[in-house]
Amino acid sequence: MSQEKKDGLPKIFANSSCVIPADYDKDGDLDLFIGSRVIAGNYGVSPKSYLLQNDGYGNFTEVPLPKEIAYMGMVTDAVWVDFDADGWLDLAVVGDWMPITFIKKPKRQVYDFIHELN
Ligand SMILES: [Ca+2]
Ligand SMILES: [Ca+2]
Repeated sequence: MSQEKKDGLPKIFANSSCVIPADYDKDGDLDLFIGSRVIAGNYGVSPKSYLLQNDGYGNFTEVPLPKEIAYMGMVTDAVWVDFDADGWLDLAVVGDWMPITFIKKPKRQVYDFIHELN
């Protein structure tokens, strides 16, 4: 089994605050949530946060998130936790000028969108 490593990480230009790994899609490799903190020169506007899926070879692809999640706020930290105990990791996110935000991962398939609870 071999596959050449391609680009690794996609080119993302963001003032990020955290990179939180977890195997959110349960395919055996670690994926990444990247929380973004601020837009340079535009403080107070919510930057885009990212979810990157690992292909198992260390190549990460951006998972499209609904706008209200990608731009949820000025993220400072997050943690993957299965808060509803359905066997799938969900995300709890904190940040400046935003409520503590819980994002549920519905148990369906790998490319499922995460959707926001509150
Ligand atoms: Ca994974
Ligand atoms: Ca869950």
